[in-house]
Amino acid sequence: MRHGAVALLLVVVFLGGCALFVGPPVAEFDIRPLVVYAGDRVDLDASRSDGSLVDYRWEVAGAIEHGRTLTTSFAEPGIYSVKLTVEDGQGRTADVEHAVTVYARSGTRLFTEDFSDGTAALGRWPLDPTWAVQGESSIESIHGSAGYVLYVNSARATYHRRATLLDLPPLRVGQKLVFSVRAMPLQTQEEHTFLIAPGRASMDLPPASLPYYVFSSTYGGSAIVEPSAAGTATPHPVVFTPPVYEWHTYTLSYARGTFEFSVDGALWLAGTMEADPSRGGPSWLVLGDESLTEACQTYYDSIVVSVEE
Ligand SMILES: [Ca+2]
Repeated sequence: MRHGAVALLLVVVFLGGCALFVGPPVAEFDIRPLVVYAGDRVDLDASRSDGSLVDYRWEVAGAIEHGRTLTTSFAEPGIYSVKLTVEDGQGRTADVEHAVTVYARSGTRLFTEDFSDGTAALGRWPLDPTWAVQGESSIESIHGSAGYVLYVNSARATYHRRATLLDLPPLRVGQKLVFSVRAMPLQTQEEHTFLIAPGRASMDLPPASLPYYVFSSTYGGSAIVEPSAAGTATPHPVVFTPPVYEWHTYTLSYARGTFEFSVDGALWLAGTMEADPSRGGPSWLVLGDESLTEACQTYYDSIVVSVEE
């Protein structure tokens, strides 16, 4: 009896084991480390997959690799797809896909511009053709520490702006994007709008892009303008009227759902916003002088975009 019971148990265990092997494969993998920065070593481990597996096929940001484990890295911040497909001896497959968010380390400078190469810099700041006509801005040399600067001159009744495309990184909790620009508005007459827009996702100002800073005499001063998901724009007034013919350093920083605006290192306005820049992606950095009257001008210099803690 006892031997029979043991034999039966062994048969059950054996069949149970068999049942595991004949079941369909299961794909799963782990990613280490849990928080990934650009350039870091990343270990992918498919040991948690199940089945009598003969192949582990990885698709990492579009590239194909094989092996139960894989060491890789991501040179640039962003959100990447990693897909694992496992195959067993019977040719059956299973797959699983995870997104890997790759962050920039705090302190990383994403962008710098001081126009030091003179007129060549204009090539990095194309005109927005929907807003301006050619020839109304230039690189000028200013004696002293400023050197070359971008001079935006809306010399007739039109809006004028130049923009460069940035690829913003996703933000880890605790990180913020910081945009800093040195600027000097030259005139502040009616309808003169001096603009720093460090985060419109396109020139069409779609919903969920970042807020931007404007000075407009029409509105009686400065404002952070927040595009909403509904397509409207909410102004947050800033108690600050930039004097003409004077340099100021304007700094906008964004974290998840919050923004701060500083002038010359002093905080002028902080608030919450609807837009969430934490996923990063393509974004325009816009410098403009938007005017419905003649001869509104602004100088720009020393632009830095960085990720800070
Ligand atoms: Ca300069």
